[in-house]
Amino acid sequence: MMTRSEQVFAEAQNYIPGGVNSPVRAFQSVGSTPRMIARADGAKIFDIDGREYTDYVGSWGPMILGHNHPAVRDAVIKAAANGLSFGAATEIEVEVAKLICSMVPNIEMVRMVNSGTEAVMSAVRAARGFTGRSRIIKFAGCYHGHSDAMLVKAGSGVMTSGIPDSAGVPAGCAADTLTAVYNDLSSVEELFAQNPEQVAAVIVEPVAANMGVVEPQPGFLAGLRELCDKNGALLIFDEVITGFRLALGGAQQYYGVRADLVTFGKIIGAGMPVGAYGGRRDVMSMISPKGSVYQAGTLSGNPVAMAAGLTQLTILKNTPAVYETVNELGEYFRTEMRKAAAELNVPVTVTGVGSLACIFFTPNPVQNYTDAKTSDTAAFAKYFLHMLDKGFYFAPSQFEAIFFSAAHTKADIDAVVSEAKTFWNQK
Ligand code: KE4
Repeated sequence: MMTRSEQVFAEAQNYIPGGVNSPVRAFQSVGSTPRMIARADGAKIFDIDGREYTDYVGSWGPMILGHNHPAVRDAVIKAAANGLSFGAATEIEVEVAKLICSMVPNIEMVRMVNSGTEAVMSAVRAARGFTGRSRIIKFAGCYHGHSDAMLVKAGSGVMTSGIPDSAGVPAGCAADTLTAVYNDLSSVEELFAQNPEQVAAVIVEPVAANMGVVEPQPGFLAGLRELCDKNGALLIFDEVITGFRLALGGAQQYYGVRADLVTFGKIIGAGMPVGAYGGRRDVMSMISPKGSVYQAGTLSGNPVAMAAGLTQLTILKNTPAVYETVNELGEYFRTEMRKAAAELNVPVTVTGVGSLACIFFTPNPVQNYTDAKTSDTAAFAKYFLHMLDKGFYFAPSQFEAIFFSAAHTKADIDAVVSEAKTFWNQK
């Protein structure tokens, strides 16, 4: 007997490519059918067959306070009652911009867009416009959304689907995207030497969370800062995941390294479609209508989305204890999962920073894309499906992150570790 999720997903295939509106949701790499989710609350999500799961995806990052937070929900309902969109300037956009500039180091100006992809695409254009240069250095395995220039050796769904790069990206476009090795400053130095005075920016996930979670080695981020200064390039921190997650001020605050531009998504919209990019006033002043770099959007700064983001960011600013809670949960997970794996002699490597974590199904240390690719994705799939069946909802790919929220508890983590031990004991 097919479940309702299976029935609806079968029908979805006729109308939506792969049956999903974003590839990572398709459960392709774990060889199963996605659960169609009906609703979520706190740390729980519920599928259309009435099954309950403890959720460790959190909509891929936005739900740091947990799903369906009452204050966020009420703010959206209240804002919607005034109309959904005006295509005109509003006061709430100024409030959000001011709040972000007050919360995040080195953000003197910020522009709202509708997704992380749009934020990165726009920040890259701003860097190219400001420097007059074309080349961009990114890192293999880092994912910065699906704009053409970024779909080169990208992580996340590109890595999951095993396509080296995307079809449809003209060679001319990809040619200006140079790929370095994460955690390897010499690979960056080499690219700068090979492309003198041609690199507009280096873009990096300060914690790589789209090839699984790979921490920056000590000195890596500071080294990128130095290399950019030495070569007249801008440093872009893609903080779509780390922004407002590692700390109120994101990775810049957490690691004490200054970026010239920072991109945001996910938490900034609290689940509504919001992205943003911001940074140095002299760079951001290049953006139209003030400057000559064009960027626009019908729903950018949408008042309902701003109400959600403003509410969540205000709660985070007024409740710094949230960061202690979520970062402690992440550390507790890593400690307990490492203990369990060691006890049972299971060949996995547990990584992560703060409230981001990952279990790589490889015994090797993981410091870059090549290391991550040594993971046994078939073993991951078996683990994933067992945990899903027992009511634990993780990202359906080895190359994604585990997200903890203020709605999770240590008891939730104890339950995950206990079930993982049961699974590994079965083998
Ligand atoms: P969006 O366009 O999906 O809002 O953001 C793109 C993006 C940019 N930068 C980083 C560091 C990101 O992680 C993302 C998107 N993350 C993926 C999850 N790994 C989104 C999930 C999906 O593609 O469905």
